[in-house]
Amino acid sequence: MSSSPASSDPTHAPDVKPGAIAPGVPSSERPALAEPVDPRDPPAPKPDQSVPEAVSPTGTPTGAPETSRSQAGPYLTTSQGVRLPETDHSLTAGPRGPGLLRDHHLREKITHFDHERIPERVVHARGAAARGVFRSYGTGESITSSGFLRADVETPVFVRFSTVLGSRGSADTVRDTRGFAVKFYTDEGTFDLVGNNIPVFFIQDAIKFPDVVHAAKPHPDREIPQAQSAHDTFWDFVSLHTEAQHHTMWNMSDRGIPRSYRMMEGFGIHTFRLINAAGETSLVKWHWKPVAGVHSLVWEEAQILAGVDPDFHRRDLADSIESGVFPQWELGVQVMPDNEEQTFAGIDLLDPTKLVPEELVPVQRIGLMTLTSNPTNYFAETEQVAFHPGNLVPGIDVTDDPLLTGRLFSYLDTQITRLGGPNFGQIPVNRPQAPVNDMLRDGMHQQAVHGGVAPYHPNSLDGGCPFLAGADVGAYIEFPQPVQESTRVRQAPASFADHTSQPRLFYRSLSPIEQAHIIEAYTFELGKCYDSTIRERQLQVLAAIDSTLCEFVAAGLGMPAPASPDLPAVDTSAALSQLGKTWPIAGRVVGIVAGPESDPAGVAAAVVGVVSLGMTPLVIAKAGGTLWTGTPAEQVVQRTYLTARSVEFDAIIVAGGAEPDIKATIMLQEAFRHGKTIGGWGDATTSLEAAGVDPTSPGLVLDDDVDAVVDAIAVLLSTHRVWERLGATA
Ligand code: HDE
Repeated sequence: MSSSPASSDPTHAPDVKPGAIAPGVPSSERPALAEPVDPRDPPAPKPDQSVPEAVSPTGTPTGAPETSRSQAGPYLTTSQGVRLPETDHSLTAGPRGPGLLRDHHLREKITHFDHERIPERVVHARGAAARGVFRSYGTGESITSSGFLRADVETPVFVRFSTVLGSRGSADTVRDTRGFAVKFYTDEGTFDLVGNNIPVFFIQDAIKFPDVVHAAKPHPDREIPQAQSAHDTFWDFVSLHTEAQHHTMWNMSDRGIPRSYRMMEGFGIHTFRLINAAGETSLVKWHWKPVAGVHSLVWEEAQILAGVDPDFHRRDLADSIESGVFPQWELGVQVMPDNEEQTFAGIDLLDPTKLVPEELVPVQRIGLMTLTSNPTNYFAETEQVAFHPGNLVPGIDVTDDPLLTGRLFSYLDTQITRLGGPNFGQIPVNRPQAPVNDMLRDGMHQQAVHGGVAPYHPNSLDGGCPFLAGADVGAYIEFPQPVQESTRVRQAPASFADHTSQPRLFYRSLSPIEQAHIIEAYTFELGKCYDSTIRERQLQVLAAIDSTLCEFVAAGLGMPAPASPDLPAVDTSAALSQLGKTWPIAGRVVGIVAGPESDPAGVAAAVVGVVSLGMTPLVIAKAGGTLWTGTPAEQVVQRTYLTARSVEFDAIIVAGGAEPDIKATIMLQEAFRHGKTIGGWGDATTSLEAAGVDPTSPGLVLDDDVDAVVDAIAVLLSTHRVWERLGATA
């Protein structure tokens, strides 16, 4: 893989003055005002982007230069390489005459355009991706023989994050599960860890996947609502098929509305079987732990963002990489002994609706993933990437989790429709970086020119090639897991029947403010259901999970709360709460509201202070342009009151001299309501008072020492929000 660390391009002078960096630069060169007409080579690729090393369809490096990824040269050609003199007018019999059938260029251009789309993913259609590297600590060597988990081995990765329900153009911040799919291009072949940001799943058996997805997708008659579960068919299904309740509660929690892809945990969900060099096995659950911590939006922010910036999460991912704040996660494992029952502490490890509390089995960290570059082309990479949980490497095997078994069929199958044939593994983003020597041949879109005459085994005509490998030369050997004698049935094990104790564990492990958010989310979602029977049925299920939760939701819906049975106590797991810790603040976005009357030295100090802490400052004013020229260096306005909204920022600083405006007032009111830190100096108190914000409230930092304001904001941001303020309003 080639990856270039994100850096600023000096040719973009006006945007890279210290303190004026705003991510989102569209090209590596500042465009000319007039249309360029003199042929020249295309601009270099943007420094924050990269592509995989060019390898042949069979995985051999081609040596093609990195520049081959951009537009290839100065002249426009047809798809056959013939140079073109014109592309603005079709060929007609005279300027006002009929079009001519012989217009090859028109036909080629339009025909290709007609086929630019491929079917979107049936689930996880909306996504964003990045490239990076995984460096192993070596701490996993005792449990797996996988080469990429040996000490200090670096493996290129491609990671795609997604929502589940929405279509490709839907908003990022909807309440939903997020996909967290990682492709490791290891030397032993490709390993895909295709997980989610929630540790449990809706269903226990793959055969129910079409049911849950049909229920959660928009109603088939009107095709609404888009990208959300707040509707009758979803709650109809989950209130009847109660194994879905645990996952549903995670969706209703703050985990359903992450602040950023960078701030989500990832989970493999299923239990996997790892095999070490001595052939010993263990049962393992995969975890990704974000270095930036686990943080969420509040519901109103998520809703506003869905309209104001539907691309919020994908922009955040790309911007942070462009700004050089590389997102990082540690890969961790919970390791349980392999035993005949495949259970641990009474938890059935084959049941994907159950988690294993970290207090019972701590997560051991085995490596660090750093995302260092943005994809170069959305369609070629992010849209065409094909993940598959069956892409496994030596040392990693699956278990008999009945959900995982179904997935092993599904992912291979879906690509044949989505990517138009069986050769999708030859698309650049899907090509392994290990040599490929299969006997698969022909098919639609075949890219390889295979040599030899004997793609069959055994053969003698190709000298017996390719030969079979043994474990000594890295063959993938399925673990010879004994299968218990039994009869053929369509039936779940008895241990799968408990659907309420783990949602209760989750709910009771959270802080009061997180519980309040769950109550609010259920009340919102059920309040959006048309049919009161469905609300009533879901309340009955909630009564079997937690009586207080049920009573609050019922009160919000204006319905009687069903009586709860005697509910057994559960041990809580503090690890499930997002509160109570402090986290790095790099990559946070701070809005600085200023105006032409603001003191340049103060604004410049705020900007420099924010940058020096690894955060992104965005200067907001009533009108665009520059706030001043001269000394200190001119300050570009990056957002105006029209183009900025509070939800874009983690904290807001109001400079003395900022111009009053209703939009600025709304910004401060929202930031205050959403528990955000607000700082300021000079007459900033006037703006706050105009917004009805008490400047003495917790989390407000007003001080004429600008450096002190920035430092105090940094401390407050490390806990993500000013929780005491939210406690009163949630
Ligand atoms: Fe998926 N899932 N899934 N899923 N899934 C797909 O594959 C499927 C499940 C997950 O960014 C599809 O290429 C079945 C669990 C992610 O490209 C499809 C079942 C988990 C992604 C499919 C599940 C996931 C997918 C759609 C039940 C978390 C996006 C297009 C047996 C562990 C990957 C595609 C990307 C995508 C099937 C359940 C995660 C149809 C049948 C559990 C992150 O093959």
